[in-house]
Amino acid sequence: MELVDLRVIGDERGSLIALEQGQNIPFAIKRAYYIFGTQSDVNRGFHAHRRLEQMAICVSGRCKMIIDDGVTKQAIWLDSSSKALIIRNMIWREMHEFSEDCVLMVFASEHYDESDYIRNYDQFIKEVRNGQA
Ligand code: T46
Repeated sequence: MELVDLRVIGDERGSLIALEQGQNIPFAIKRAYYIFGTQSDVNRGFHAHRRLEQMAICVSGRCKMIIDDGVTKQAIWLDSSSKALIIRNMIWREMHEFSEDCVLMVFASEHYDESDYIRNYDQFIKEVRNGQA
């Protein structure tokens, strides 16, 4: 699990965070998307990606990320606009407990490709074990 503390540039007018490919984003960005308006009783994710790498930041509000590499499961609160979570490939993720004001911004290393998703947990574990063989 890789959490990155983003540098906040602040002055009397407020705060600013700069995201730069190859600096604090460790891959070339092909896509960005953001998730907002998710009800607090709704859970999202429940999949892994075969190749995709991503960086997720709650630029407003918070949500809880469950990150699972097939061996270890961790819960991480994304609750600060200066906290970024790097999600490498072959990591199962779930998002829970969205606050009403949550805006989850995600930068991705690839274009959207449904065939890169593993949406079944048993299949995910199978592919993790095959990768380790
Ligand atoms: C992830 C977590 C953090 C697109 O058409 N283009 C896109 O770039 C994305 C991300 C999604 N979609 C479509 C696919 C589905 O029909 O939007 C719909 C919702 O996607 P999904 O159910 O995969 O959304 P989440 O919130 O479960 O997961 C998303 C990302 O898909 C995923 O890569 O890591 O956010």
